[in-house]
Amino acid sequence: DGGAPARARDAGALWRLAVATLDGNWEHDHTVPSRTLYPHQWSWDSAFIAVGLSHVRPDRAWRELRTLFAAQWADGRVPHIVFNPALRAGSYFPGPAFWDSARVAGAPAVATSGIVQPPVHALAAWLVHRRAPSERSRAELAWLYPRLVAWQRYLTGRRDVGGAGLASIVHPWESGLDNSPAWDSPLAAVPADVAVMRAYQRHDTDHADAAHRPTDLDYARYVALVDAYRAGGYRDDGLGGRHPFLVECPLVNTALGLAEHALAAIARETGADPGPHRERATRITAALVDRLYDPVGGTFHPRDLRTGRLVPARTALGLMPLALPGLPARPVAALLAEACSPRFGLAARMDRPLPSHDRTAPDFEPLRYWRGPSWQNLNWLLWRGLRAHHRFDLAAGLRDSMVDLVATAGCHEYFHPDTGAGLGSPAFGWTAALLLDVLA
Ligand code: 2M8
Repeated sequence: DGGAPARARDAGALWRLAVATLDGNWEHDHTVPSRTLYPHQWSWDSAFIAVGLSHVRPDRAWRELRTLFAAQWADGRVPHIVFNPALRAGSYFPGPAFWDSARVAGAPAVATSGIVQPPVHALAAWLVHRRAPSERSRAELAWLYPRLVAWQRYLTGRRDVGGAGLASIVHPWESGLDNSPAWDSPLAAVPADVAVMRAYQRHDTDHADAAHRPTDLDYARYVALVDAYRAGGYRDDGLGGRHPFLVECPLVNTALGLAEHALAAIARETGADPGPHRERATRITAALVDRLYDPVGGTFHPRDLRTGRLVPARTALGLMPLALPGLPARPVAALLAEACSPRFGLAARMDRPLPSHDRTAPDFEPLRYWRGPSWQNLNWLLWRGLRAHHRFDLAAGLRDSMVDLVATAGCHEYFHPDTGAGLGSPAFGWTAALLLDVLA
């Protein structure tokens, strides 16, 4: 497994640990997030993993993205899971039979889920190319470009349920932060029966401590939401009138804006017109500030389209718009203050890891998944944002904290936000990949 030798401080040892973790999770044409917990291909994991692979196995980085986009649906959506047909049924819940994508027109031949994850792929493709530009990487960009454009079009078209130019999510899994406190209030309106859920068998709790994972009630709601979306053939027309969970997420929409910036760069490189992408990046950034920023509280929040209101929880989701280079000065200043407050504890020398939720909140849970623990993908996005806004002092502090986490605990999935102890899967793909990126 990925357990590190006690404080593998030397960068060479850390680098080798991360490479070994990625190699161990490589599965003929993609990388699994974790051999035990997540044995298929996940959408945004693959993007982060490609960024890491670009430093050591560039061929695999491109293969990773190709495999994912080969499973893109006809409407442009990139499914959040691509199932490995070689695995036995029951290796993950909910598996292919539950999603039943085979019955949907426009789904690919391979079994997939029907929902999406944050669109960080254009950024990843651009970073993979930029790491070592070549004829090969230009050809890969040219293959991906129309697919990435279709992916953006899906999110800004069919998924613009609010009508203001932002994408909505139909399931907490689409945010990537499954059980974040951000989703508690919109989820409370979703009718769900724990007894129904108990008829299914969860597999996550075979591999991770149940006290560190979402609850059975959370899962009952996750299942009810998939049931509702699947019953409509995963169609998006009329969602506003029928779907019980519709939220504009700051992270998903930050990724949407970042993707347009990356597409502008990719367009320039492949002979297409970057202009429309720059304009869309500007529009998405403006819509994000207009719709999801609370100037009084000084942070971003998800907007619940069922109530029309911002969700009050102050989670790490709210910090993510800092990753946008075009974010106006006021929200930039507010997010820096929020990140450096006792809620998140960002500093040029950090004494504790960055948590995924406000550590002063009563519902902060240091062990439970996205309700407190520190995650390297959020750290990495914030690290990039700090550099984009020239806060190199804070970026260095966050990077040191990221390196320290792996040096102390190994390539774990997430980390205790006080002690840095490793939690979840011990050999996790994006933890390894993003470590390589910050070490490089
Ligand atoms: C987690 O989500 C899956 C469902 O998609 C699960 O809990 O089974 C999340 O951490 C998500 O962000 C991540 O992409 C996935 C695989 O690492 O696991």
